[in-house]
Amino acid sequence: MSIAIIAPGRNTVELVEHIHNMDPGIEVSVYPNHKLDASIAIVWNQPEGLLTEFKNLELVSSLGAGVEHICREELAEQIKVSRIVDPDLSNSMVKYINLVVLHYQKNFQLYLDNNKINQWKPFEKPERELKIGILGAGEMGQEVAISLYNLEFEVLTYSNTKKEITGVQSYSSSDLTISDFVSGVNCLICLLPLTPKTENILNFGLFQSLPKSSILINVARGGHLVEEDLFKAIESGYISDACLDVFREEPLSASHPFWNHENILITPHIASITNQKNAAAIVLENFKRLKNNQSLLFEVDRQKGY
Ligand code: OXD
Repeated sequence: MSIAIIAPGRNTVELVEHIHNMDPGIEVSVYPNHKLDASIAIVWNQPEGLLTEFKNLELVSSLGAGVEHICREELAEQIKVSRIVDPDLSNSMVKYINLVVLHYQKNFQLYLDNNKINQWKPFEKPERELKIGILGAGEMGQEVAISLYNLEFEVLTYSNTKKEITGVQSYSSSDLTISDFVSGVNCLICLLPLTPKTENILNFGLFQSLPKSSILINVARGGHLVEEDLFKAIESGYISDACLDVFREEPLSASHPFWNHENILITPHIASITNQKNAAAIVLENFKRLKNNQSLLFEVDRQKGY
């Protein structure tokens, strides 16, 4: 068995080192010098169709939590798909979301702006009262909900299946519609997997259900957001601020109108970053399980797309 890593644009030197340290006997090849006889592929934004060229593929593992880049490929049915679920990945997301939510609660942009003009102006604006709605309550969504609750925010989650999270009101799509859900929050965080059902879910119709001057934070995928609808929602007052970490086209082109929009904060897909040592350990464990015909860690239901 050998492993091929296909993650153009990502530095995977550390990942290869960790795999070799953990299992010196394993052969690892890296795109564009990947070996097509590999039985495991670790992928991130792989060139479309490339996976179908592998002849002995048994497992495709995402290098992150998301798997939409794998699920859209036409893979033979027997090929298994897995992803990285890791406390470090969730912690990284928790810190990012806490930072962004507190930034908005405390009107931090005002002080950043006042810094630039040497202005000492305390208490210019009251703290914002935020009621937070999280779309998607998987591992990350639940961790984020707990941490925001611990920061004393009122937190609600919305997901396919209802979750039990202490202190957090959890709703499922059979309890209420997504529009009713968002009408009760003024800070909406998207942590959904990208599937045909959730693509374009952040659209003007949904934004119109938000109370005026709401905040949008998208850390899931660019494909969730209808970009022109965000401008419309800002212009019509439904959204006052948006923080975006993910985009339809990454890297975001320098001429994209999101840049320099005073109500939009951009980060370059850094909200949560895979710990390569943990990723190597998960893939090698699955490598062993595959050989022993055991069920895999964090296997993905390819029909559901997560
Ligand atoms: C992921 C990501 O899916 O970083 O892990 O976006």
